[in-house]
Amino acid sequence: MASGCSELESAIEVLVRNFYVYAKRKGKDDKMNKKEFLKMVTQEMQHVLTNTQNKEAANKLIHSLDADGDEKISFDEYWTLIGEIAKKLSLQMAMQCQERQ
Ligand SMILES: [Ca+2]
Repeated sequence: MASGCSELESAIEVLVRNFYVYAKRKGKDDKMNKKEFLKMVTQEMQHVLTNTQNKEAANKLIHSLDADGDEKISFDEYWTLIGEIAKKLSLQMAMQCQERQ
């Protein structure tokens, strides 16, 4: 991407690139299988998804995101997770602001 991107544009680029780091391998579709998804959440989201070491919780998360039931996480399904995390962070930030008032 061109230099001089805004902070927001850079943040979106990071989120998009992160998906393809884990999903894209030669000769396969651009989706994360269960193993790739678990690797991604444990390596990249350990502070926002603290229960990823728990196999049952991780399986539940995959199941809840896998809207088309193909047992893989597509970009759209990944984006749902990002949205849920962003919503959770937004609520936490709103509560912190209220506590300060
Ligand atoms: Ca899917």
